[in-house]
Amino acid sequence: MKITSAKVIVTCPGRNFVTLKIMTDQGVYGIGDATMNGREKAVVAYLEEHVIPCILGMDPRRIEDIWQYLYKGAYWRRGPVTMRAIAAVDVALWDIKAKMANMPLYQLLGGRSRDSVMVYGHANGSDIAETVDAVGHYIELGYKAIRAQTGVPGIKDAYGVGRGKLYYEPADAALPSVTGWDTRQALNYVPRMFEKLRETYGFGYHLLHDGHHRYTPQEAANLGKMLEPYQLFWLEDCTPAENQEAFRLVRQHTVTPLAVGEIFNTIWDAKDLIQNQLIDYIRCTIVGAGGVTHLRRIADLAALYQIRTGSHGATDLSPVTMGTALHFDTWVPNFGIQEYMRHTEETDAVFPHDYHFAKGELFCGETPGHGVDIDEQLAAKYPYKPAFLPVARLEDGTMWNW
Ligand code: CS2
Ligand code: MG
Repeated sequence: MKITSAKVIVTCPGRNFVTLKIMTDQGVYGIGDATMNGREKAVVAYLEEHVIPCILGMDPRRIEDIWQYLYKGAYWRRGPVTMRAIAAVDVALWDIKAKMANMPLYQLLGGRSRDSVMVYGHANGSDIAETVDAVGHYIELGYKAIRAQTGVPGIKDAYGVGRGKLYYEPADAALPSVTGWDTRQALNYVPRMFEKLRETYGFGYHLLHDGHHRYTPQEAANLGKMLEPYQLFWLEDCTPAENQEAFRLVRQHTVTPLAVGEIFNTIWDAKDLIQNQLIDYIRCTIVGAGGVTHLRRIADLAALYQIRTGSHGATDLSPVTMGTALHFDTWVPNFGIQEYMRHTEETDAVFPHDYHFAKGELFCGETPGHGVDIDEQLAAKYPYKPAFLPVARLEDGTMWNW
């Protein structure tokens, strides 16, 4: 069996997506997601110039060998661009293998560990009252877990506050828009939101919060401690993790569960955090961390330390990643939760898929492969539109972590 051709499809049905389609001499094709929010064209060039020419003629059934070829063979290991390109190939090859086997992907991974996948939605509002309403809306929709983000008085566009009710889309400007940040205000305000949420809805729902890399380890420890009475499911990205050791200080001061990993690319980014049991949930995702082949290694390492998965699932992860993640989640023994930000109807139409949502859970389908396709004719109607993520500055102009 041979890979006969491969192409990269860029489309913008409301937001940009980069998709790799691999064709074979048996007529079976596979697709993989290669989207990198705000830096899409870098991965397009990596695939077109440096990956596709190398894989033509290879046997698509040799998934592991092709993964190692692209990882070790690049010499320049790791990094968000490389690992997304590898992930796109890897996911397309798993799709092909599962289609050849006439099985849904989760069967090839080891079969079902659960019937459905618990997801969390992203509720936001410009202040506490609005966020409390938004959480109520998710509860009405049947969600069992909700991440609550609020605007903070005095901060221009704090992280996570969207324009729509069910959609949050940060990459929305032709050049990066400038948002604000003030840690002191956030530390005063965020715990009050959780107090109000528990007062209003009780303790029968999981609540989560994203710090989006904004706090120092000491500030994160303080926030975690203040949030303890509200029993969060997790506090996400409470401090940047380039220095994995930073989480030790947070861990020493709070029992609020910690989650991190949406910007990690490989097992090496998570190794110390996992081995030292500094986190409770690992958030690496299929597209960001080298596909199914590599994410499985990360999940297995985490399982040794009773750390569970909680994959990133924002709108910039295409339905191809969501579909694949759901097969992964259906199999992975140490599953925790799956993030689920809804895609728009335009996006869903370009990527027909067989997963569905009901009562706070997502269900992967039984179609052979990962169950997601791309309608190329429709995709062609939505040309690429440059869109950057915002940046964040403190009041005095100092650049901060967005
Ligand atoms: C976020 C994302 O979903 C999340 O947890 O942190 O909104 C993140 O900002 C985007 O995926 C960036 O592209
Ligand atoms: Mg996040």
